[in-house]
Amino acid sequence: MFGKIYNIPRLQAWYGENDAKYSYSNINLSPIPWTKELLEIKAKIEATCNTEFNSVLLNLYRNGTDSNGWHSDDEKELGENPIIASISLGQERIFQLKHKVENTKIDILLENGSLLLMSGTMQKNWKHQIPKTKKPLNSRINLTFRRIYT
Ligand SMILES: [Mn+2]
Repeated sequence: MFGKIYNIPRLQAWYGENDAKYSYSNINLSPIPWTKELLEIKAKIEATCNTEFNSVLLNLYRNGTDSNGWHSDDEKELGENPIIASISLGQERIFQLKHKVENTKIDILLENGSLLLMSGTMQKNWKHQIPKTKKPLNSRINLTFRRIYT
């Protein structure tokens, strides 16, 4: 993603408008075209969030072993203070926030059908993660709608 290669402990797919692409080292990566179902969800999320998205990163957390380590979504393609709308489907998982300077940590339970909106200076000031757990968990699908600036 975004010019870096990761060996990630989950499955990902990237959908969106043809121009929501990014390039590095003469490699141009293009998203998979929108499906009807993703466009229906996108329209509802855009109306709720009063903003427009041109791409969605889908994550499949197959079980408790799948995870997403501490990070901020602060790549330059996302612009200043990105708005990212995160939909959770299936297994609920703990979403953790950690302030980059202060010693503040917040746990949020991401329930089936929930919408988490990340905006403002959240990516500048906070990191987030989905930790692994030893509990036997079912799979969670996560849709994160984004705007990529090119
Ligand atoms: Mn993230």
